[in-house]
Amino acid sequence: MTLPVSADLIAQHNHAGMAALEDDYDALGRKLARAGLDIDRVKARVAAFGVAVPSWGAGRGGTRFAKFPIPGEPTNIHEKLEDCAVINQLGRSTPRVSPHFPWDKVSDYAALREEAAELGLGWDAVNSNTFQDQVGQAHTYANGSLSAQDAATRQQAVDHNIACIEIGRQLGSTDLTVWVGDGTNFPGQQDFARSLDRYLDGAAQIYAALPDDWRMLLEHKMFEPAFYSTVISDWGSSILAAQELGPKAKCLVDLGHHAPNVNIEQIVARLHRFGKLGGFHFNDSKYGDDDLDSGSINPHQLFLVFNELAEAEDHPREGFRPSYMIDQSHNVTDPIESMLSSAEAIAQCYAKASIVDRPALHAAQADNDTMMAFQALRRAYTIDVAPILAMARVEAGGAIDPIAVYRASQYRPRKAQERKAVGLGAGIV
Ligand code: RM4
Ligand code: MN
Ligand code: MN
Repeated sequence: MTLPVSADLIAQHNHAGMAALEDDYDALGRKLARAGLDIDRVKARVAAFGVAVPSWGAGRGGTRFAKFPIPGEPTNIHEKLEDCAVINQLGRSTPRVSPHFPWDKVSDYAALREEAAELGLGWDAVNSNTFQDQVGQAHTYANGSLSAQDAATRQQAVDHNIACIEIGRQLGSTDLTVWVGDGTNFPGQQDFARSLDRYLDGAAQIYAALPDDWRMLLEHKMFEPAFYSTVISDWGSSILAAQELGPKAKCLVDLGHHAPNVNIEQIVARLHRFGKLGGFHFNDSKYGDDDLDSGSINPHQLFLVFNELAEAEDHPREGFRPSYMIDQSHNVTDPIESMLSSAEAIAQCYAKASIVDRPALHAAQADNDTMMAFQALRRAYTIDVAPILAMARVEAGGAIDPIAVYRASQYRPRKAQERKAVGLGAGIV
């Protein structure tokens, strides 16, 4: 395996920070021990936790209005993989990459799988794209894809998803994530029931092509690009579709795909109750599908989501195997830094949720002791678990301070010399 950042540089930085980290880790260990918790066990859970990164998150995404590329940004899947390898090498919690097709199309997927393995990376869910047209495409998705009125367009969308499954098989993936932008911008534009019928019909054809050990993750989103109605707009539509399709169909929750202030943690618990919680796209938002860095706006909500996941881990219902992924768009930061910071915020919430005193929480709930139930959550939320994460990283060969090592490595300036410049194209301009 050849990793992009010098191991000596990581060791040198870790050496400088190790005494302070040991001090903080021991102090936290004593604090947790007073609550009956073994810090090394929490660390082992954190070390086993992984969240995938999206290939498309390695570039500066832009908004509907503009894109501000940075020198050294990746322009193809090979360069994206290298950047993802930096993130995993330093942070040690993002071992898989989720590809998007046709954005990441290559001619030899066996070779791509090898290339990733050489960088210490595996593959996560394969994402299909029927929300934009490609050059030379026979039928436009301007009026929808799986739910389009035109049968040939629907067939094209089905075929593309089946082709994605085939690519995923070659890469060693076992999930297909389907998000469609299908919807309307005007009242009356389409019949709500019939467009859902068409979607379900197409989705069933894709479902039928899934290998036995695969899952189809249905991702709902309230709006955008359609602003009046969307065919799979919410978790209700998503779970109904997943139930109709069958046991291999699950729901995927993208944290930015709900109306502001919706109780997402309750949605998580509901989906789990019915064995339909398939996975997550982590990001944060202030207004809508903002795709901001995880934990940057509402870290408490992220913790509450993980609290439900910890509850689900303790009491798993049938088929509980959530797939965790970051789905962000970095407009003003270096994507590598944003993903390092986000992966840490996510793992922190996972760690905090795993130290909640669940017997105390359940006892308080049973006694209708609202304040003590809330305090059980608050006690865990206010603990600074950073030393646990840092120690887990160091033991896995990562960095105590991943962003500091990344900057010291001069990786991006070096890539700016090697890589070709990215164009300025963006949605609205
Ligand atoms: C969508 C959704 C999908 C992602 C695309 C790029 O809003 O979040 O997961 O594939 O954006
Ligand atoms: Mn998403
Ligand atoms: Mn989104």
